[in-house]
Amino acid sequence: MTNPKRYTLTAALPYANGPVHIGHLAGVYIPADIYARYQRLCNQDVLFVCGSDEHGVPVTLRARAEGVSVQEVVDKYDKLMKTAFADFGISFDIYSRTSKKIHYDTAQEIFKKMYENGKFEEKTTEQFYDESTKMFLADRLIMGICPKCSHPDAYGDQCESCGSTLSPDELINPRSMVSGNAPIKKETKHWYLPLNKYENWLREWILEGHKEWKSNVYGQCKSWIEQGLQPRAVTRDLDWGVPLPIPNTEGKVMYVWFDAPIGYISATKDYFQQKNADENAWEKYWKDSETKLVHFIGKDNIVFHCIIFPVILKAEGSYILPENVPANEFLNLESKKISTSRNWAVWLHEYLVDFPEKQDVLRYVLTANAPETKDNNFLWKDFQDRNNNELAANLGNFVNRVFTLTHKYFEGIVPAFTQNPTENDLKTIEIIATFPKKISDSLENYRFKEALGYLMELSSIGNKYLQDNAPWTLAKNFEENKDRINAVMNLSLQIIANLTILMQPFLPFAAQKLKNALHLGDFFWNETGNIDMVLTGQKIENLGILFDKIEDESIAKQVQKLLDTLETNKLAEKTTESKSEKTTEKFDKTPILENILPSKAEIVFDDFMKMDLRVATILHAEKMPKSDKLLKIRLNTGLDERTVLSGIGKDFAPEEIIGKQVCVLINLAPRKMMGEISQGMILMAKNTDGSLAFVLPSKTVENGSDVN
Ligand code: B3M
Ligand code: ZN
Repeated sequence: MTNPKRYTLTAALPYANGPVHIGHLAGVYIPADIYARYQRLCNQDVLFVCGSDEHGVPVTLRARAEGVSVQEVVDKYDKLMKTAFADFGISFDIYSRTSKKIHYDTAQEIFKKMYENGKFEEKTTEQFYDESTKMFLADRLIMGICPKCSHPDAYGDQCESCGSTLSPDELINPRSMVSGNAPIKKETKHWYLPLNKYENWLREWILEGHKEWKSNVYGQCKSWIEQGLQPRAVTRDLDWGVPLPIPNTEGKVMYVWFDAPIGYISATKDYFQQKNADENAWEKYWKDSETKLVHFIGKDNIVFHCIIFPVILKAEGSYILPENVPANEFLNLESKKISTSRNWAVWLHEYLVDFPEKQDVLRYVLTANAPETKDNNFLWKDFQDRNNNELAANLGNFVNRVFTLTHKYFEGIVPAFTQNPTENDLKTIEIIATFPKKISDSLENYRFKEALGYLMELSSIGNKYLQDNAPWTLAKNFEENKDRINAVMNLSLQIIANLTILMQPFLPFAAQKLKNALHLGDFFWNETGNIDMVLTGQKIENLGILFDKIEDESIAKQVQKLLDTLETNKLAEKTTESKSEKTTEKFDKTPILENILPSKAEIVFDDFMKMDLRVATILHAEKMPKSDKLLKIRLNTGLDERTVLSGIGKDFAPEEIIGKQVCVLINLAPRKMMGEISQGMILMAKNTDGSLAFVLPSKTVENGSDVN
C-alpha cells in the first residue's frame, strides 16, 4: 500500500500470566515501538495499540500455581506489564485489557454477526471431562504418558520433554490436572470456524498477494495452507472467558484465540472512548481501505494472525486485513530457551533495578541483536561489549566530545559557520544527507537491525570528522584558526542534531536528553539530513555522560543470578523426583533446565566418516609458557609421533596424564597456537559444570586403532 492515510499498529497482547522479559521486548515490542515512533516522526496518523490478554488456559494455570483467583492474577500482571512497557518507553497510544466490558461487547458483536450469518459450523463431539470437578478439560489440563518418548508428564497438547505436538487422545493413562483422576469422555457441542472454506481465498491473498512478507512468516503460512486447513473450534467449555452471545450456552466461552485479536479492535475503541471522541471515531482505523494495518508478533503467533484472525475479519465482512505481519523469531538467553516457569529470563522490572536509567542500552542491544530472521542469543558479555564499544565509545564519545568542546571554546554557544566549507566538509555534508532515506528504507521494510546499523554509521562519520579535523590542535592557535574551529564545531553539532532526531525511534531516552540540551525543535523525518538544524547563537546545556561504561562487576552479578537460577532449578528437580509418581501438585511441573548444550544440526554418515579418529598414547606433556590452560602434549598415534595443544591445563596436571591412552582426531588441519603447531585434537567430554574428562577406550588397544 503506497501512501496510506493512517496506520493501525498492533503489538501482540501478552498473556497476563507473568512479568515481561527481554524475549518479549526483542521479539515484538521494541520493533513495534521503533516502527510506531518512526511513522509518527514522518507525520503519519498512527494508532499503536496493545493490552493484556486475560483469558486462556495459561492465565488460569498461573492462578492455580499462585493459589489465587484468576481475577487477582490478571489484575496483578496487567499492572506489572503496563508499567514495564511504559518504563521502557514503549509508546502505545493505549494499553487496554480483554477483561473490559468494551472488549466483551466487541467480541460478542462480532461473534453474533458471524453466528447469525451462518459463518460457523456446529459440531457435537466427545471431550475429556473431569467428573469429580464437573468440568471439561482443556488440552493443557490433561496430563499423561507421552506416546512418543514415554515421559510421564506430557500435556494434552504437547510433550515438553520431546517437543511432540499431541492431542489428548494420544496420551497414555490420561489424568486430569485439576483432580488427578482419570477423565471420562462426554459429549459437548461447539462452534467451528470452517478454515477449509477459506483455503483458496488465503492462497490468493497471502501466497499470491503478499510475497513481500518476511520469509519466516510467508513460509509458515504456505506450509499451513498447503497441508490443508481444518475447521477449528472457536468455543470452549470453561468458566473463564467471553461468554457466547447465543441462548442456552451457559458454561461455554469463546476460545481465547477468537477473542484475543479482537482485543486490538476493542483497544482502539477504548482509546477513543477515553478521549471522549465521536462514537465512530475508531472505525476508520479498522474499516477504511486506506488504513495500513500491521501486526507485530512473535513466531508462535503467526498462524493466528495470518490465517485465523484474517478469516474471522473476512467472514465478519466489514473489516480491513493486515498489510503485513512482521513476526520475529525467538531470543534465547545465554544459549537456553527463555522460560517463565524456570525463571530463565531477564525480567524488565529487575533489569531496571540493576541498571537504572539504562533502558536505551537494552533497547539498543535487543535491536542490534534482534531475532529478525533466526533465533538469536542474548549474552550478558555481548550486552556489555555493545554498550562499551558501540554506545559509549562511538555515539556517547562523539556527543560528549562535541558538547565539552563547545563549552570550552564558546561557552556553550553554537558558533556560526564563518568560512567556505572545505572539500572534506562538503563531502561530509553530502553523506549526512543520505542517511534519513537509508534508515527509513530499512524501517519501512521492517529491517530494524539494519536501520540501527546506519544510525551508528552516521555517528562514526561524526566521530571521524571530528578526529580528522582535530579542533583541539587548531585551538593551540585559536585566534588564527578561529573560522576553521567554528566550522568544525558547527558541523559536528549539526551531525548531533541529525542523530538526535534519527535516533528517536531507537533510543528515545537519549534522544530526549539531547533534544533538551540542544534546545532542538520538533523536526520531522523529512526535515533531517541537512545542516541547519541547530541555530547559530543557540546556547546548549551541559549534558553529562550520555552512555557510561558498564563494568565487569555488574555483568558478573547478572551471570551469577543465572547460575543461581540453575542451582535452584536443579534442587527443585531433585525434590520433585523424590515425590511419589501420582500427585496432583505435579500439574505445574515443567522439565528442569539442565546445563546442556542444544543439539547440533543433523549430519549424514559421510560427514562423520570424514573424521579420522584414532587411539593414541600420551608420551609427554608440559604446560605452555604464559598459559594456564594450554598443555603441549606429545602423542604416539601408531602412525607417527606428533604434538597436540590441548586446553585442559586447568583440569589436569601434565604429569598425571602421561601414559594415558586417548582418542584423537588426527586429520584436523594443523593450527598455530601461541607460536606452536598443533596437529590434531584430543577428545574430551565437557561435564555440565564445565569440568573436563578424557574419552578413553575401555581397554588397552593398539595405538592407531580406528575409533568410530
Ligand atoms: N497472548 C499469546 C502470547 O502471548 C497471546 C497473543 C495474543 S495476540 C492477539 O504469546
Ligand atoms: Zn515426549
